Amino acid sequence: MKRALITGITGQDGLYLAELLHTKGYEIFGLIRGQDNPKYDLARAAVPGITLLKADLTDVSSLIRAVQVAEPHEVYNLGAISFVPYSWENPMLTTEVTAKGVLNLLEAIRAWAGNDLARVRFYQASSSEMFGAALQVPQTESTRFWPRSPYGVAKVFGHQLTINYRESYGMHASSGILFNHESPRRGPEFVTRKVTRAVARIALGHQSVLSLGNLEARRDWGFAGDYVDAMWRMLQQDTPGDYVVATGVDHSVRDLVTLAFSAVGIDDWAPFVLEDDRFRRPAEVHHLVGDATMARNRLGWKPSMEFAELIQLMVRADLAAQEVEPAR
Ligand code: GDR
Repeated sequence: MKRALITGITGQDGLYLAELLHTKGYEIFGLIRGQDNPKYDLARAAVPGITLLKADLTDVSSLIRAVQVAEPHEVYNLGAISFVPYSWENPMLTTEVTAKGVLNLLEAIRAWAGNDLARVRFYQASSSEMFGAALQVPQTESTRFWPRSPYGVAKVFGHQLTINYRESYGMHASSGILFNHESPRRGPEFVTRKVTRAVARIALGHQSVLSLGNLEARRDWGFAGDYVDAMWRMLQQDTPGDYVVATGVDHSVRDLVTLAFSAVGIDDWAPFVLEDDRFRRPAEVHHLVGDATMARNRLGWKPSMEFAELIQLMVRADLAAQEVEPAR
């Protein structure tokens, strides 16, 4: 039986990945931070038989203990501070977790595996935010990085370090350069979920206004459930590599708002939406769209869900959630 160790197990991607690996018969270990973490039950309910280990990406000794217990064949590093605006407020903590955490985990794996590094395969969650102010559209694996946030800079460090461990130690270490990926499990601070949740609340009369920042930013949004399958496929290859994972289709935040409101029968959304500078960023990433040709050709991966379907799914899930969550 294969064993997988997942950091960031309680996040959107961690849960989808754990569910996928469970269906493939893996024994799954998830790292979880802190005492009495309220998300323990969430992970246990989603993945029967999961083992949750207490560890922190900023504490290398806790990571060494975790890999010693799990003895993983595959390690997926999904843990990070992932909300981009937070990285301007707390750049040092973001760097400790999102950048140096990758180093800590790779060193913990090396300390445990010793001369037998071939026994473990490593996946790093890299991000399209690394492209930032990219001059090339669409972005590929060879597009120059120009990160625009402390988060993006931290992700570049983790990405390059993963390549370095592959080249220095012959490690089977791969990175997925994942473009935005969403689902009903997305945190409510990210723009898709912020919009679908607010639209559901407005439709039910629980909320009157939705405040947003830059409506013209363009992103390539896919379904998170598809993207974790790409992660797994990378680690099944004979040779490691770096892959863009994206739909190849971009939309603006404005398009997102239009689609979400139309899912509840509202065509003129202007009376419900306020543009608020508080949600604008010190340095914006205006246009991200990925070319996933390499993932398609080498991994046999392709996205299954179009943007409109994804947003309708999220609005429906938020309507259902609001019906059980009373008006606040
Ligand atoms: P992003 O996702 O920064 O691309 O990173 P987010 O959903 O936060 O923003 C997308 C775009 O929407 C614009 N926007 C707003 N964003 C938020 N959060 N709230 C608003 O009110 C709002 N109004 C407009 C933003 O300016 C931005 O242009 C996500 C994260 O999951 C990262 O961790 C991951 O690496 C990348 O996707 C790929």
